[in-house]
Amino acid sequence: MLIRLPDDIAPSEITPQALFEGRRAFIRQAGLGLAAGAALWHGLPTSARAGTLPAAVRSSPYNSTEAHTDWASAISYNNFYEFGTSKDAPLRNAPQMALRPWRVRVEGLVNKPREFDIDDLLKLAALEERVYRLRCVEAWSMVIPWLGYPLASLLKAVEPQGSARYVEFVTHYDPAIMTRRPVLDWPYTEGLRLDEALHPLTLLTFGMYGEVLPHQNGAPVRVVVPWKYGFKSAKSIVTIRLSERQPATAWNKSAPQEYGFYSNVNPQVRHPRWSQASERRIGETRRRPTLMFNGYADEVAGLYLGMDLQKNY
Ligand SMILES: Nc1nc2c(c(=O)[nH]1)N[C@H]1C(S)=C(S)[C@@H](COP(=O)(O)O)O[C@H]1N2
Ligand SMILES: [Mo]
Repeated sequence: MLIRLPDDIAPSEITPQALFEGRRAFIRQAGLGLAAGAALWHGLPTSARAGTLPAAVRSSPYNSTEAHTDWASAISYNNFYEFGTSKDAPLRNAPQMALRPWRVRVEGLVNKPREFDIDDLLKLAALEERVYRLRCVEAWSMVIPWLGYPLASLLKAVEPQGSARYVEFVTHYDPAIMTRRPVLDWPYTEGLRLDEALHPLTLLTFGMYGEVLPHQNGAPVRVVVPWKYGFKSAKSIVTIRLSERQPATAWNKSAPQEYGFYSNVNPQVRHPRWSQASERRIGETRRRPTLMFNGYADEVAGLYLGMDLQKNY
């Protein structure tokens, strides 16, 4: 995120488009073992992929009706700095990450701290498909059908104590397969206020486009917080910790003048090095104006009443 101004790379330059012909054809070819690109995803050994999703998926009242970003772009234009800072590095490098066994600890100020096996976590609540926008601070955006359930379902199961005010996410870090360069202070961490974490839009996410999450999109479990810049949506989570004090976050530690704790999508607040007033949807060329709270103001503006959003950026 620190590196360059966005919007100077057409997706056709970074996506190996020839490998992909839309998701259905892609999967069909993968099944037949025909497409070279299949090796990048469906050709991975099952142990390296993230298992299967429960069959029943509810649809959600929160769905965006905008056209979905194509699958090929969504799996090849990623930020996952542990695997490199170029957009296609996660596609190439993240599949080395073993996704089983995988456990997620939920700890801190809760009555029932617990370590979940990922397959139990997956079954804790009914999965829903939620078509959400994800708006990166770099000024590109995507529209993705995510699969998950509200993080609130998990938090309620562990019973937050009255003193809990924040939720911290700690993500997987394995220097054997991830960068050792101190691009950020590893492991990558993020945080939300407890009421943000309990908001029904905040999705604990296991899949997308009807599939388990590809490694580079944050398998086996990530959060998606659609009214905040993409970096709040921590990938490959191993610990969820409830605390009384506001946790440090990786981006805020590395560049506090650029990345605040709140990180709400706000076209009126400039990033110190660029305007945040417009964005480019991946797959489109014309820019579009960025909406307050990424278009989710009706749902979330109430969380910030009385706060100065220029200061709490
Ligand atoms: N662990 C981890 N999580 C992360 C990141 C990262 O570098 N490491 N990048 C963030 C950023 S900046 C964005 S925009 C989103 C991108 O998610 P996507 O690749 O699924 O679009 O992931 C977020 N989660
Ligand atoms: Mo981002």
